[in-house]
Amino acid sequence: MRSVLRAGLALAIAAAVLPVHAHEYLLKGMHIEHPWARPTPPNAQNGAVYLTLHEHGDGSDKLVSASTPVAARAELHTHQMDGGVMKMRPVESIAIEQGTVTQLKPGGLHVMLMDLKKPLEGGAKFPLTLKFERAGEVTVEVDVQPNPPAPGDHGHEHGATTE
Ligand SMILES: [Cu+2]
Repeated sequence: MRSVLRAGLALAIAAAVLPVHAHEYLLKGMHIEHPWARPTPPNAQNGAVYLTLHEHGDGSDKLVSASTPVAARAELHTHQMDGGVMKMRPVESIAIEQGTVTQLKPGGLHVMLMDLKKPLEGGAKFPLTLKFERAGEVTVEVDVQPNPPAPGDHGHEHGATTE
C-alpha cells in the first residue's frame, strides 16, 4: 500500500514538472514521446537519440533538423542495407504523416550526435532542440539510459505505426 502511494506521489510530481505528462511534449499537433540516448563509452565521438513522434494535427509534418549543446552538430540518420551490411545514412528530413506514429529507434531512424563534447553518462539528461517544418521548434530533454523506455500507455489510440 505504501509503495502504491509513493508511486502515485512520484507521478504527481512528474506531471507538475513536465509539459504534458511523464516525459512527453506537445507542440501544436506534434506529440513527442520519451526522447532517450544510450550512454556512450569514454572515447566515443558520436551518440544517437531516439524518440517517438505522433502527428495529431490537421496535416503531415517533417522533422527537418536538430541541435544540442552536447555535440558539435546533430544529423538525421536512417539505417539502410548496403551490400548485405546495415549502414547509417544521413537523410534530409523525417516525414511524419498525419495520424501515424514514427519511431526513431535503434537500428532505424535516429538523431545522430556528431563530435560529442563529452561522453553521455547514464542517468544524465541533456537538451535537444527539434525543428519541424510546420510545428516549429521545441527543446526536449533527453534521458541517457541503457535500455529503451518501456512502451507506455499513452491514453489515446496511436493508429498505424510507421518506422
Ligand atoms: Cu547515425
